[in-house]
Amino acid sequence: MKKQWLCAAGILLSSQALADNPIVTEVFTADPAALVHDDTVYLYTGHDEAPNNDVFFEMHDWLAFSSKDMVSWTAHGPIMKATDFKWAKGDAWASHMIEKDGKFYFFTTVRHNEEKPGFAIGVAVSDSPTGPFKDAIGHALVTNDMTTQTPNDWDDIDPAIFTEDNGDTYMFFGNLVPKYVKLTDSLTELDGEIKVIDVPNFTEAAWVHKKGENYYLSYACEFPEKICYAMSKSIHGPWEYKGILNEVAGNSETNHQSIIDYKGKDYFIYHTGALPPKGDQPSGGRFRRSVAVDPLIYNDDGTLKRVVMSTE
Ligand code: FUB
Repeated sequence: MKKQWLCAAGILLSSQALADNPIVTEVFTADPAALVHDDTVYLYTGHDEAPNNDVFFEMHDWLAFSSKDMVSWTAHGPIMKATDFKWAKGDAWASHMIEKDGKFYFFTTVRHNEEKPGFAIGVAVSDSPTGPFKDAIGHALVTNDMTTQTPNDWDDIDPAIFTEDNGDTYMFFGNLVPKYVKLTDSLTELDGEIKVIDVPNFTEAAWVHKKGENYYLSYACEFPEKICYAMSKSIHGPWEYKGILNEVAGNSETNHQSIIDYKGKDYFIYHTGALPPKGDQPSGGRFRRSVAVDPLIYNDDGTLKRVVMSTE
């Protein structure tokens, strides 16, 4: 499918082929996290397996896909399951992959066992972007008992990693209260205090990227979730709220984005509940989500145009 990048006046800026949305139809995929590495886009997703849309998430493992043109996607299968973290009980929620010095670090959300009830963030490592991944430290990087700012046992979810040009790496995360913390050079320990970020209407799903001199913090806001964003001139803020980037994505109450620049084009990757029924596979919905990709467009002043979802 050809998708077009239009400016505010509706003038065609350029067009580029993209896969039909949702991009994966054989399984349900959620919580996209994309990594551009060696001219390839690696897309990591959660894997919705709820038998219907009436109960809750059922998510056991994470999947990987890759593409060199954003049109054809190759499935690499599961890269890891939540219980590969021996201290975790399950719930393979949102993740983020980065590469450093030839190794791939997978930061991800799981539910901790009874020793530290609540959600936690673990880090796994591999020599390959498609795994296999193994727990890098044998315990949670962040757990419920470390972030007392928010007495909410979901508060340690949805890691988003950002590396500055000088190599300093930060993890953004949280539910209801957004937080960030510097990581050590090994990426396996916290290097300093966890700090709270001041942005309005934060629900979850932080993602940080930089374009030119501007830093962008996008996140799921309100509920059902839209994607809002804020801008800053520094990774440490202050963050200036800029508004809604993406409306509620169809029949999915959650919304979770990944933003990349690949071969000079900007992409907004998200999930919807829009997959129609196919054969034995029931339709999508709030616990059976599917990843979609649409163009992302910057205004001349660096602000972002509202995403036009082709799944709407
Ligand atoms: O997929 C489980 C949770 O739903 C994620 O961690 C959130 O971002 C939301 O998408």
